[in-house]
Amino acid sequence: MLNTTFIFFICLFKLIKCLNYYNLYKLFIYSANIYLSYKFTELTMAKELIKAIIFTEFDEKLGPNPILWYPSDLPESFRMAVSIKSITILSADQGLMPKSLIIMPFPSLTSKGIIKYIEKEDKSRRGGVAQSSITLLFSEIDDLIFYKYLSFLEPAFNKITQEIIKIEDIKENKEILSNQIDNLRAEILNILEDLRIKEQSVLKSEAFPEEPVEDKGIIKYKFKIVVCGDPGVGKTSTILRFTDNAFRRTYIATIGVSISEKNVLINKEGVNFILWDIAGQLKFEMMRKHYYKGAEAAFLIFDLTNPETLKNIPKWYKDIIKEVKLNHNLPMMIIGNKCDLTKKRMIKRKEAEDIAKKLSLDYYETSALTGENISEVFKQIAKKCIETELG
Ligand SMILES: Nc1nc2c(ncn2[C@@H]2O[C@H](COP(=O)(O)OP(=O)(O)O)[C@@H](O)[C@H]2O)c(=O)[nH]1
Ligand SMILES: [Mg+2]
Repeated sequence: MLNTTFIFFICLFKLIKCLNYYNLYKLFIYSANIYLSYKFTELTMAKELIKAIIFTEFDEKLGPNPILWYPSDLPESFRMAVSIKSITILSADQGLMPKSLIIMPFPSLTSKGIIKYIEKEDKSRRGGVAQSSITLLFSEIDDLIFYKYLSFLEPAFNKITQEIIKIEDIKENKEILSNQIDNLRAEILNILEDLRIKEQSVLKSEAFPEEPVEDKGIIKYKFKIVVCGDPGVGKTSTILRFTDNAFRRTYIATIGVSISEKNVLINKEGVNFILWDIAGQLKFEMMRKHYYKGAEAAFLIFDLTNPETLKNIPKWYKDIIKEVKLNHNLPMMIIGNKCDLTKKRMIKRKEAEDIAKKLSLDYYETSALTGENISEVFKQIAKKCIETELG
């Protein structure tokens, strides 16, 4: 059903494009966007959020050793991949154990994971401590929710840590551990469900908390912005900073894209942004075609601490303009994100500005972590879109 709908839209799109009726084409894009929002928008249910939980012991001889997991039919290769990756942080940081929760990507499993490290006294071990971890896996498309609410989950992980430290010999007492993991899962689902309900009621009572645009009727402009850039540069974090809503998103599974909306006032006029975010990687050209189709603006984001991501900016640029053949320039902007990481920064402003100049684009530096410049880049892109629309 989904595929036939898509094929129908693609054929209609191609026909309109052939006829070269620009206004009709824009009208089509708007209706397609509205249709997609209607068709796929649903609140993510908390119970669907947890993909797996894996408890790993770091054994001196065996290495990372998964000893308990949920669901029970998790394939061995999956368990091992999670356990091995979970320990990498410990070896990377000279064995220093992060005290708080961390989120780590598991690209081969199209997932991300929250990891809680546990250190426990154990005289039989070298150094007198035994190390273990709890990894909670969730789908990358839901990372927005976990980024936003991570601190709410911390107490549940601290509680289970205390309980696990009390267990004498974990391998001998797997049942106790198993109950604890079940409790953790139930508790996290409860917390997430509460947050979801809270978010929903906030949405209902004050639809647009920051800059109110009370009546949808006064929305004068609607813009689709595609957010592009290599994995890990901060696309999702940037969108999260701007939208407030983590649970309420549209998700198009066929191309692995997540869509959020935000309404703002620019010069007293209501602007509706539709932000398209790549969840994972758009490996296939066909997927990217769908992603860019009808875009009215683009953010090209790179990570100031990772030169490779800046190198790829011209590639993203070419990829977009190849697909979006409008009869005017597409408002685009290059964004150097993570400017808060001043010590880890590896790209000088001038280097990025030179690339921006070559492509005739503006350049901004942001931090999705502190919020620096985030509203500014959205304001600027809105202005450019309005100028372009007014011709
Ligand atoms: N310090 C810092 N970390 C950031 C910033 N933006 C994103 N991150 C982190 O970078 C990682 C990848 O971010 P994410 O938004 O998932 O990137 P995406 O793959 O492009 O969507 C996450 O661990 C974020 O917490 C930022 O401005 N500053
Ligand atoms: Mg992302």
